[in-house]
Amino acid sequence: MSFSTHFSHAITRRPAASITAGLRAVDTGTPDLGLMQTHHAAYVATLKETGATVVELPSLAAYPDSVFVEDTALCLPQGAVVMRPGAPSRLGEAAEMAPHLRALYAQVVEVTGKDSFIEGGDILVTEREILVGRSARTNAAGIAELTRLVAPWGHSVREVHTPPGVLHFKTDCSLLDLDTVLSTKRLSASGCFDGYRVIDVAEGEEAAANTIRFNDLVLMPAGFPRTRDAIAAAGFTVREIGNSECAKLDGGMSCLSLRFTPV
Ligand code: CIR
Repeated sequence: MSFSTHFSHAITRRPAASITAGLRAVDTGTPDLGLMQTHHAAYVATLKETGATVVELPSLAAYPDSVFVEDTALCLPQGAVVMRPGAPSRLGEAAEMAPHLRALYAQVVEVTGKDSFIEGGDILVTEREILVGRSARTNAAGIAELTRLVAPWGHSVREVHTPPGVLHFKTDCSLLDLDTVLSTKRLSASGCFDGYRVIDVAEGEEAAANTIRFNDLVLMPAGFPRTRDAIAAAGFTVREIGNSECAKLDGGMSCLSLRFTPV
């Protein structure tokens, strides 16, 4: 069973009313909490449908972006690493997540360096390596610390680059199976996926790149028909989930969960 696409568990957090104050690169309108809750419920139900246990955490009003739990930790089979988000308003979210990881994992370690910053959205775990994109949220010190923390578990880290102006590395890519990556052309053109099979998202559908393979399903944001058809044509079972409200805050499918199988 692969550890990069098959998972027994996920952790999610319900959106808070304060989501209207969430971070965004460009203001495209205020997210509608009710609609976001509806989309979030569909997302959680789809994860559960694959047979996984989903730990649903309550909303955290003090942290407007806390629905985007992926950025708080990296979950590997051997243990979890608590991140140090580079967005100052999100730093406290990692400490909020740590006890929930300790309840599920025997080993939980933390990125602690005061100059180290790293967010889960910049990390793509494949069967052979962990790719970490340097970005406005993830710096060299954070990547170096993560590299040291996961080495005893047998994982190697490769530093890559998040395209300029793109929030996270995984804003632009997803792992679909052990060797197949879905990517924007602007990211795959960097050569970072040489050696992988790459499916490019359709021109103009860059926001479809942030999908997740979760057990037998690929969850992707609704509204990107050409990319949906390309993924389906490659043999994957696709589920479209409404993402209009999270998209206003630069969030997508991967951001909404931590996915893992603790040993
Ligand atoms: C932020 O700017 O941090 C949030 N508004 C969006 C985080 C999305 N997370 C992710 O891509 N992993």
